[in-house]
Amino acid sequence: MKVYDEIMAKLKNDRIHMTLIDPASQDAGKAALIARKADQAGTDFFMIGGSTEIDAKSMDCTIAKIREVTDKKIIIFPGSSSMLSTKADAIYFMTLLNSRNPEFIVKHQAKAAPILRKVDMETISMGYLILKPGMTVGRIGEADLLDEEKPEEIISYAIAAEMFNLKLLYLEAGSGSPSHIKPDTVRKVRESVELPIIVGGGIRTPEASRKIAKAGADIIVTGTVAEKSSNIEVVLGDIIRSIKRS
Ligand code: 1GP
Repeated sequence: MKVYDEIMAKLKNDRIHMTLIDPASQDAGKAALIARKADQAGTDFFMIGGSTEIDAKSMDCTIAKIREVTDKKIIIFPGSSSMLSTKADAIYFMTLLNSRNPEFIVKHQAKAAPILRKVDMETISMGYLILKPGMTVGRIGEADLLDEEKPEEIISYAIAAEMFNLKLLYLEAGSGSPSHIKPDTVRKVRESVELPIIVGGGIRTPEASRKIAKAGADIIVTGTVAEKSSNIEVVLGDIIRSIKRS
């Protein structure tokens, strides 16, 4: 089954949790340790990548190690066109819609497209919106950071993503952000578009996850909380349970 079809099938019944593992943050062994515990905690998919550019070999190495400990699907979350790996199941073919730099809107994608076609990698198109504070990805992606005080701007981009027929919409506060995206912002976007909404950045507690999910997020992404925790199964387990409907 294609990864996108699996996501949509799961979303028919429940919300999804994805664990982000950034190969730039630790070696492959530690990444696999996090993945094993996240798998046990019940995460649904793994996203591998981040905004710090790393080469295909490091992506390959991390993904191969993670494969040894989980059967869950692995999706590349690329920071650039060099962060590709044929070992993943799919790649988010993402466009940073609120970047000032066309490199992040379409040029990296154009560079990667023929390679992805050649290796027959599943691509999942995704509109990526970075909200304040944006953290590293906001700076590197040269984003005109969207402001939750001006929800109409966020909604405009969300509608544009839907009109472009992108398959997913990612609302990002930035990895390690001190604050997550407000549930009220998610609610306003949810009321404006039908495409599945992913929310990530600064989500660290079950309470925050539950509120964001209830406000209309279909997919919750956490990364830092697992990297920093000494008790990953419990911490992630609580977050994952908090977003599930049953
Ligand atoms: C980053 O949204 C993800 O792209 C995850 O953020 O590391 O803060 O959980 P955290």
